[in-house]
Amino acid sequence: MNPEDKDPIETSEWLEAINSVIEEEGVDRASFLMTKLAKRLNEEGAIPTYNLTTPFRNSIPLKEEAQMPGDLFMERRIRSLIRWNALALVLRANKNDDDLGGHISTFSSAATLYDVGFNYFFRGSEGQLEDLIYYQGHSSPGIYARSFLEGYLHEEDLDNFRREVKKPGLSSYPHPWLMPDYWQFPTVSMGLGPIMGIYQAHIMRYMSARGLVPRNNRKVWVFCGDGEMDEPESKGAIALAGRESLENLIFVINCNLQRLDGPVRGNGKIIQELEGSFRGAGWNVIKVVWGRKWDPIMAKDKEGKLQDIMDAVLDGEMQNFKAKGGAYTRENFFAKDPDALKIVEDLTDEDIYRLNRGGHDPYKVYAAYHKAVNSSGAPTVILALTTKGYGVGSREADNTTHQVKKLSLDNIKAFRDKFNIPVTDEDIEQIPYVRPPEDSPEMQYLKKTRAKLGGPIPRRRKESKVLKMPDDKSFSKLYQGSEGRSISTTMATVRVITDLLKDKELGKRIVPIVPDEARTFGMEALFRQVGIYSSAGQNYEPEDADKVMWYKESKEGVMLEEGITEAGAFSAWTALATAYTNYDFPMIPFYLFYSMFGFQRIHDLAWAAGDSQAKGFLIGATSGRTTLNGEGLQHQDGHSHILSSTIPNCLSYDPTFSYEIAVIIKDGIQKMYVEQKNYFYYITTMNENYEHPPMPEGAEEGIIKGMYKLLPAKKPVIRLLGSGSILNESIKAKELLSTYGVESEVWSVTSFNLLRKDGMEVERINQLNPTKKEQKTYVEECFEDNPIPVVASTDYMRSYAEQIRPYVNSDYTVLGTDGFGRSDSRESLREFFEIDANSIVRAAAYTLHKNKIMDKAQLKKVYDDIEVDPLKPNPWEV
Ligand SMILES: Cc1ncc(C[n+]2csc(CCOP(=O)(O)OP(=O)(O)O)c2C)c(N)n1
Ligand SMILES: [Mg+2]
Repeated sequence: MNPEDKDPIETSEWLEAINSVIEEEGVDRASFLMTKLAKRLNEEGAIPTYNLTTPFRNSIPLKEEAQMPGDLFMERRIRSLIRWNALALVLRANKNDDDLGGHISTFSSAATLYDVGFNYFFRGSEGQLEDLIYYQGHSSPGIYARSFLEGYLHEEDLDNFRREVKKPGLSSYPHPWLMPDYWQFPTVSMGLGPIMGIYQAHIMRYMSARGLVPRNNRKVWVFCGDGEMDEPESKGAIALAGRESLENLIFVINCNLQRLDGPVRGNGKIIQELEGSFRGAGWNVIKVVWGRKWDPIMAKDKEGKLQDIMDAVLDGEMQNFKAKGGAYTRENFFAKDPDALKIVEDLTDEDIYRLNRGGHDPYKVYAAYHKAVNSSGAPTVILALTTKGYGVGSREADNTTHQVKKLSLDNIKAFRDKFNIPVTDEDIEQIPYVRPPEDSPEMQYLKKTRAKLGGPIPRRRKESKVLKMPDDKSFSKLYQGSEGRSISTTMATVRVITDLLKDKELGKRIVPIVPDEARTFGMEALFRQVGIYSSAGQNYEPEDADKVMWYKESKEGVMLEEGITEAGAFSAWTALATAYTNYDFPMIPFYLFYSMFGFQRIHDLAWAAGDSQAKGFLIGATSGRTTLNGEGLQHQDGHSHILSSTIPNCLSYDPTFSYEIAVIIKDGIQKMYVEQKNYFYYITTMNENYEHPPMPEGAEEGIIKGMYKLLPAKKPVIRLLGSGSILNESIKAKELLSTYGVESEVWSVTSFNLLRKDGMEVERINQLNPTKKEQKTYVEECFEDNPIPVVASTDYMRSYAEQIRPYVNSDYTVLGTDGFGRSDSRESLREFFEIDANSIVRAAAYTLHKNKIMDKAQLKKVYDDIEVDPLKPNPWEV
């Protein structure tokens, strides 16, 4: 509530003064004066509030509203049919006992917001690149209903809503993986749409600044819920959008004031709160609060009494006004001030109930969109006031409306009547879909509007350009090994990326992305070589301008230095990794990050990238629980491969040597961009320096499949598997064991995850085809000639290597790094977690003894030599 007015006469003098400036010199001058006054106030330590929030009413004054050119009545008829079919689709999916769910209330509040977009603004993909639209996940029934009217989906499709197993039905929510020629962006996990949309707009400008794909007037539209805005991801990147002046970005926030359990801000005002946040972040804010039926009423509010009530009313009360009707609203809203009550004295209770909210008024929504698409220099957010469950009778704005999926007959009839749906009382229990004949004016109008805008949407491009493989030089250099020098796999990876950037064919498509970690990974040479993208260029002299590797920002910069935001950097990666479909221009992004701050931090975004069929490389650098020695518990990753393995189309590798990296990246480019497989790659790399041998002949196939024999033996009695930097410990263990006359083979396991996938696949094929010749898993094939005991060691939790146990037909021992990391030297850490060469020897000796290959005396000697301590604390308990 406003503070008490101690001197109304003085107040009105000030108001008169500003009024006369507005009238005589215009709003800009008035605004200038107010800014001056505000500055003066600031000097006294006061912070005027009007900078960030405006009164609770429409941002666009009536006289400045752009006129909607189309046929309002026709559009209402079409929209009503869409509403009905959306409702029918959900109700029909829940008529039986399948309990398939679905949502009515989200779309019913958002129908006009979408419809005005479809009718006038959203560009289709015929002959141009389409607008990129992030639909609010729970509004999917409405989007399907429109596609049904447009003739793209049929009754049978609608009846397969949420039935996707037997036939290609309709996904519950937008899922490109399941509807690859339809949905472009998975959005239903709250908050991911907003952050991915912001970075999409950022990447759109990046692609355009580099001259790869002209932006033209393409837009990114993000539709989201007001409740959804509480997710940290939703608002977490809005400052970037403001800072980068992403004028190609429009947020439409459906402010129906409710989320799932109840009001979003019962005790506050979500629209005002969001206005402040977005304006503070540099956005254009357009509030669409009241519909046109309010215009004459507002015009009568000369004293601003009604406005005062509007400014003070709580969202919790606003919800009641829709749930409890006109008489209630008169008594509990207008009656707060006698003048305000008087303004509506001629209105019936029904009239008051029908005073429409801005988000349900196509004129107001049109004016807002028109302003948004025509404004420049900043992103725009539209805050539209709506009613949750709009039109569903007694369920409108009730606290449980979110989950309504069955309606009483009365509610269905009320809905039919409100929207004049041509369904008789006789038929209504069947809840039939309604689609007018092809030659009806409605169908003609619908098709014409979309044809004008470039065809129907949503549509996703399934085909993509096939790329040529890069020059083999980028990889073959690494096949030679490090030729005596000590390097890390991170360095080797950066070398491949640097070479690929220079490739004639592919170079322009390679994008290194870092979240403020380039120096950690030894990538700072790229700052100057390819430049860091900045929409502003570089308007200052960098501190290190006189250095060779100076910090070069540029409008055409290639590298994305996204700052300390793993979620942001990952969203930028996803936008590039899906550029093959969304820009018709395949890009090959490499996102390098501290592996601990990868999947663990942004797993849901990675899951969405999988759904989006992203293609590209994720490089989990400084990985391994013991390899990143000094940094300690929060940094040392011993489980990212477990996390990456949860994403079905993510292929992950834990290589040790530079040639393995070269082979994996080369194969990745081949599979993703030439063979068009829907994979993305996760590769862990380390900061430990050691020598890299040349590639053994014929190793490629094994590297790609997940394992190959690195060091053979004449008469091996044990097989040592190692991966990542721990492979070197296995190599050392082999030498140690040989001093006891124990011969061992060493295998480099590049991916336990892929070995498991192969195992599952073969196991299943055999089960399904019991009469056919049994197939062997790759692990079985590798080991079948000599089933000796196996000891596997990795820098990851034991469960990583445990995955192949079913396919190892001999004694299998796994060593790993279960437990919290801590700071110390690599040597101490490996001893602590029991994955050093001595621990491998211990495990080998024990299993050999168990298998009666090593006698007790020798076992004791080995244990004594390596000083096995039977009382050593358990690493995952301390
Ligand atoms: C990350 C995440 N958490 C929780 C949910 C479950 N959920 C689905 S919709 C919803 C409420 C959405 O409210 P709002 O964003 O206001 O959208 P509305 O339906 O009101 O338009 C919730 C909590 C989810 N989908 N994603
Ligand atoms: Mg809501």
